[in-house]
Formats: sequence, C-alpha cells, structure tokens
Amino acid sequence: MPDRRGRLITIEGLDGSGKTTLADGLEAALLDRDLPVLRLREPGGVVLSERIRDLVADPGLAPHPRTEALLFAAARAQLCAEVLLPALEDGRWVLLDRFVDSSLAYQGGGRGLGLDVVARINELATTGCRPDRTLLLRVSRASGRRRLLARGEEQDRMEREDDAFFSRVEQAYDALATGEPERFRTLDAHKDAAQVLTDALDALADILQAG
Ligand code: T5A
Repeated sequence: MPDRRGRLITIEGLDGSGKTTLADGLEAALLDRDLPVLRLREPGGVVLSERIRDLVADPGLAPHPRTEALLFAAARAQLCAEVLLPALEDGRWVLLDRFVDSSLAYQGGGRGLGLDVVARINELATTGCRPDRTLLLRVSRASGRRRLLARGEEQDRMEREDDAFFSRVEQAYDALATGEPERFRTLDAHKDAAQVLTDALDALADILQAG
C-alpha cells in the first residue's frame, strides 16, 4: 500500500485547444521521470463511459441540457469507480483529459444550467475527488475551430454549437480559474505545441518537486 494518494492532473479547454497534444507530451515527460502515469480521457476511459461518449457526440440526438449533464456525470461516475479512484489509492499519477470543470463550463455555463446544480451532480459522481492541478489551455474559439477543421474530421454534436455557446463556456472556465488560483494554471495555447508543453511542466514544477 503506497504511503500517499497519487496525483490527479487535469487538462481543460475549448474544443481544439490542444489537450490531447499536451497530454501526449506530458505523459512522455512524466514517464521519463519514472512516475507511474495513467492516462485517461473524458467522457470515456472505460467501456461503459466510451459508450456514453458515442451518445453525447451523436449529432442525431438532442438531449435536454439536464440529460446531457447527467450523461457526462454518469460517464464520470463509472470512470471514477472503476479506474480513477483506485489508481489514486494506488499512488499513481493520473493525467486526465477533461474532468468536472468541463461539465461546469459546458453544461453549467454553455447550457446555462448554472454551476451549483452541475457541481452537486458531480459530487455524487466523483465522491468529491478534486484535481491536484488543472491546466487550462486558453485558445480563441476561432483558432480551436480552425485546428479541428484542418484535421478534416466530421464535427460532433458539441462542436456544432454557435459562438455564443462557446463564449459562455470560455467565461465559465475563466471564472473557475479565477476562483481557484491554487489549483488552476492558465496556459496560452496559441503558442506552438513544444512551448505549451514547457509552460505546462513549469506549471507543474511544485507538485513534481514534492513527488
Ligand atoms: N464535454 C466533455 C462536455 O460538454 N462536458 C463534459 O463534462 C465533458 C467531459 C468531447 C466534447 O464533450 C464536451 C466537450 C467537447 O465538446 P473532447 O473529446 O475532449 O470532448 O473533444 P475536444 O475538446 O474537441 O478534443 P479534441 O481531441 O478534438 O481537441 P484537443 O484534444 O483539445 O486538441 P488536439 O490536441 O487534438 O489538437 C487539435 C489539432 O490542433 C493541433 C493538433 O495537431 C491537432 O491537429 N494542435 C496545435 N496546432 C498548433 N499549435 C498547438 N499548440 C497545437 N496543439 C494541437
């Protein structure tokens, strides 16, 4: 049994902000330091939650905002119960692409459900698990969208939302980061990917040093 809980590092930001690219770089950097890394993504990470991922991405469905919030929370609850919480108990460093803050920003802010109600649903889903550090990749909606369009994939249901929606998401993220300066580090994701990785490692320096 390890003598301390592992670490939970989450990556947040608008669609196309470069979360996956940064997670690739961070995973390699943590492995280089011989840290026991576990890489996960939301929604997904375990079979049931990957099925929910398909549902929430489907442009042919129109879930009510409350349904949408509950679906993301249900995917999260399963990920937490099956993998995330046991990995932290086991002393691992979990690198997680999106977590509760995504629901607060997209469903609480973007859909207008409000932060309080979304936070309450997610207390149940996560049993109150909090990240040790959250890296918020800040990119303009236009840049994020350009990057995703350049990839040439079909847009999923969320990516089809209008600019007003993403502007509410952005505002909610900023409010979350301002409200919890100890946990959040905001990174300029317009920089090239190598520089974003360097900035992210700087933003993790204190917890890496503490081990
Ligand atoms: N959602 C999710 C909610 O509404 N509520 C929730 O609770 C949760 C968990 C799926 C959707 O679900 C919503 C949010 C989303 O709309 P997702 O799978 O994380 O979430 O979807 P995206 O955010 O769209 O993730 P993507 O994989 O599409 O984008 P990433 O990971 O942010 O970006 P990445 O790294 O794939 O990069 C995109 C492109 O840009 C390039 C990459 O090479 C790639 O081509 N790139 C850069 N180019 C220039 N400079 C850089 N610094 C670059 N970094 C990456």
